[in-house]
Order: sequence, then C-alpha cells, then structure tokens
Amino acid sequence: MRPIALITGATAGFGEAIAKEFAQHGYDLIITGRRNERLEAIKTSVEANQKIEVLTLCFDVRDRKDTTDKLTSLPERWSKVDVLVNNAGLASGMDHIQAGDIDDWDRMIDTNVKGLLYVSRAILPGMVARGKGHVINIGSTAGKEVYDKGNVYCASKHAVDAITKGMRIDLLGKGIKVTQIAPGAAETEFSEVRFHGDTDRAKSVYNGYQPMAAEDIATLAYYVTTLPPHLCVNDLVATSISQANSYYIHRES
Ligand code: NDP
Ligand code: 8X3
Repeated sequence: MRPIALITGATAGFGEAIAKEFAQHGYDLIITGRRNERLEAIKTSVEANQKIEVLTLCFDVRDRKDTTDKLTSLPERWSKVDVLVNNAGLASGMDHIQAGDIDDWDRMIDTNVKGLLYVSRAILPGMVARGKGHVINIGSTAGKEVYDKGNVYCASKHAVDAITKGMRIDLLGKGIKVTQIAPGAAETEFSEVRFHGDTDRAKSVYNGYQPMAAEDIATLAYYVTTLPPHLCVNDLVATSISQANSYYIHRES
C-alpha cells in the first residue's frame, strides 16, 4: 500500500514540482487545481514515468461547498491521506492600501486563508481518526515581514503562519505533524498572476539574481516528511542565497 499525498494547486509552480517529487518517492497523488487539462496532463506524464497512481480533483478552493463535497467524498481507496500540502494560493495586484482593488483582496483572502481552512477541515478529521498524518502549509517570507504594497498578501500569509501554529497546538497528541514552509522569491507563475499577466513586470522581479526554483521547495517539502516519527520541522524559511528577507535582495545588475 503506497502512502498518499494530497497537493492543492498542483497545476503549476511549487504544487506541480511537489507532486512530482512525492511521486518519485513512491507516493500516490491527489492533485487539485482549477485547470483540469493541466491536472490531466500531469497525471498522464507522472503515471507514465512512475509506478504510482494519480487522482485529479478539479475545484476552486474558494468554493466552500465544492471543496468540502469533493474532499469528504473521496473514494475509500483514496481517503487515507498521509500528507496534505496546502499550497494553492496567489498574490493578486500590488498597490498601496488606499488604492487597492477590493476584488484582489477578496481573491487573496478567499484563496490563501479560507481555501486553506476549507481543505484542512475536510482532511484533518481522517488524520485524527487514524492518529497520523503530516500537514505542510506553504506560507511565505511575506508571512514574516510586511513590505511596501504587500499589505493584503502579507496579511494572508501572516494568517497562514498563525493558522499553522494554531493547528500544531490543537493537534498535539494526535500523531500529526504540522509544518510551515515559508519561501522567499521563487520563479513560478506567481508574479505573472500577481501582475495580472504583465510578463515583463513579472520577469523584472527576478532580474540580477538567481531566485529559487519550484523544485527547491519540492525538495524541502519532501525532506520534512522523511524525518523520524518524533521529529517535526515546525517552520522552515527558505530563500535564494541572494535574498536575506523580504527587504534585502542582492542583484548583480
Ligand atoms: P503558481 O502561480 O505557479 O501556482 C499557484 C497554484 O495555485 C496553481 O496550481 C493554481 O492552480 C493554484 N490556485 C490558485 N488559486 C486557486 C484556487 N482559487 N483554487 C484552486 N487552486 C488555486 O504560484 P506558486 O507555485 O509560486 O505559488 C504556490 C504557493 O506558494 C502560493 O500559496 C504562494 O502564495 C506561495 N509562495 C510563492 C512564492 C514565490 O515566490 N513563487 C514565495 C512564497 C510563497 P489553478 O490556477 O489551476 O487553480
Ligand atoms: C511570495 C514571495 O516576496 O513576493 O510569497 O512576497 S514575495
């Protein structure tokens, strides 16, 4: 019986890389996202390359009913999730608070905070009943420091930081590990989404230094699951060697 990892937001970036990393290590995967064609393409390619199975679930984590219905009615064979990676998330817009787009705010809070909660609420009871599991929440350095025009995105990631701590307290004694991985800048579709498709502006975020890649975060996500049963990484902040924190990035040009 292979272990099962459920990864939200697996159609791109960290989620896709994390899914592939766990597949390489013999996990069956439940992968989720809104873009079904990408989910199906990843399933086809992973199943062709690894001796594991993939279940795709297409839903928007902001939709409480659909998220809850899909995750609480998993087929028996898929219901015992060992590792939950709460990764689905985004930044939308980057404006001073007085000029912020309220739709952007809703999008970030509904996805990064409420979506993570809906998914966790559906999966945690099974982990508690089985007395084992590992939840990995993808936070951010933006959940550690607030930067200019980061306001609501930073707030949403500070919420992930707080929820992760709360989960760990509430789940004490239940045999469940709770880890936050808080990455700095990594080149994925993140900045394109943040800048609403402005690819030049998105690229400029990574000018003059080597940011992390999605695969770096995947390496860390798998690593934290490999430790002995008594040992839990609670909080893992990771950046490129060129980045000290949200404020300091060393650029060569
Ligand atoms: P990408 O844009 O490359 O990937 C985001 C993923 O989240 C996609 O698979 C997307 O799938 C999914 N997603 C977004 N909104 C929803 C939604 N409403 N419902 C379901 N799935 C959704 O970005 P990253 O891989 O970089 O980001 C992943 C996580 O990492 C996010 O939580 C982000 O905040 C965080 N992060 C990113 C950093 C970076 O520099 N890249 C640094 C620190 C943290 P689909 O569109 O198909 O729904
Ligand atoms: C993404 C990293 O620096 O854009 O969470 O906030 S940053």
